[in-house]
Amino acid sequence: MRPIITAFAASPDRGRGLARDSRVRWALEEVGQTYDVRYLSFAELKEPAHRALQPFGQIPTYEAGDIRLFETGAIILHIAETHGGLLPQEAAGRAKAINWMFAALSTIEPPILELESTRFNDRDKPWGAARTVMAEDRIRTRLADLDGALGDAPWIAGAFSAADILMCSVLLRIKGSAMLEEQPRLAAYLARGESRPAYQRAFADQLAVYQRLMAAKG
Ligand code: GTB
Repeated sequence: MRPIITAFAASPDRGRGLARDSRVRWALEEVGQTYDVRYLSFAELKEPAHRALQPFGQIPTYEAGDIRLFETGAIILHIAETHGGLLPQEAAGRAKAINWMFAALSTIEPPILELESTRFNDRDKPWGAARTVMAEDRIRTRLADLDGALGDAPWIAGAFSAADILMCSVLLRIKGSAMLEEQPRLAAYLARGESRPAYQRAFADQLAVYQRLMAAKG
């Protein structure tokens, strides 16, 4: 069954692949699953029709038959469980990859979100600079530990897996920052993820939405 996902009609990231539908697109491209996209305005996100699918009024969502999901991690786990190639078959390897999927979302991404929130909300506050330094320190600590766990391996949990889709997608948020460049193995890991043809297709598809929007505006 061809799934339908949702995405921003006008993504605030201007096609940089940071909105979370990109993660889902990447997973679908990796497994060769074609899909449709329903594009939503900010107003439509908060309307009852969308909230029936996504209680928090956000993108992305995923619908395929009677499967209806609204958390990116759960969507990618579902894609990986229903298609080959994104999780190992054997139990220990599979559990390890799923563990790293959660680590990406629960351990690595939160301090990055905290930094983004501080930059956005607290920049002009008296505590803004100190909070920024604290958030950057937290990220540096997490990245050093992640670098230790990755070591010289190409991927975080054995063969390329759904864990790498999530981990690279999280690292994309700090791409080009000193924090990431200080960890050359992690920067190379992200570049490896970005160079995958499935990632390139997913990136191009979400960028095309922004380009069409700009062209329509003239
Ligand atoms: N827990 C949910 C999940 O992981 O699926 C969180 C989903 C989420 O944060 N969705 C965001 C959203 O719909 C878009 S992706 N926000 C609208 C709202 O809450 O009203 C997060 C995002 C947005 C924008 C950028 N950007 O501009 O760079 C990057 C990431």
